[in-house]
Amino acid sequence: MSLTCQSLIAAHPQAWQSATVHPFLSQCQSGTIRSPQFNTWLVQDYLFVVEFTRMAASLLAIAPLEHFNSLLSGLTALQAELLWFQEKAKERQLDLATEKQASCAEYCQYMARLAIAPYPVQATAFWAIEYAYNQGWQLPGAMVSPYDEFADRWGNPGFTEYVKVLAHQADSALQTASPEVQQQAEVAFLEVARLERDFWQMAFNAD
Ligand code: HMH
Repeated sequence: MSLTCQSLIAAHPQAWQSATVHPFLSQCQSGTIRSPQFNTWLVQDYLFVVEFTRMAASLLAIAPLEHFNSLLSGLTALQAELLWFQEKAKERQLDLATEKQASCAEYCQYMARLAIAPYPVQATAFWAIEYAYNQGWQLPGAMVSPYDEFADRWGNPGFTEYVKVLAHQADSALQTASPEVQQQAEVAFLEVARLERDFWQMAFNAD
């Protein structure tokens, strides 16, 4: 039996829960998150998405042709997302030319290192990163304004469908992967889960 995205979640419920359930998100839902916390998240996540876009490009570079459609649509969505982040930062008068905080820098360095990993490993990590936000922003339930716009970006039905396609693509790549590569994919999943948890905590800790 080969590894699948679903079996990774089932094997590591605790790790996945800590990646997707955080007081930062429940306090966005209730509207009690403080501006310095939210604004720190916004700026740092923009810096993250810049590097995540490079990861999407390196995934595309080694993807089988059958996976191009979803990955190219993902890159187009990232183009819009980067512009959207710039707009949100402007509305809040936030400076995006900011240094990365340690947890953001660590996550970005990890994504850069993944560029030399085999396709099944990169595809699994890419799915996990998108699924973490797809779940994280949806699980608390309907969010109050202005956070509803952010929840909708990663929780909308179109994005949910996209993440399902990413899971299928990772599953099909894992199906023919060696046990060593499957093991690497599991390690990458756990690393993404830990980095996601630390990223929420970084924003939550902002004064
Ligand atoms: C930290 N993880 C983080 N930021 C994001 N924008 C996503 C995942 C989803 O793209």
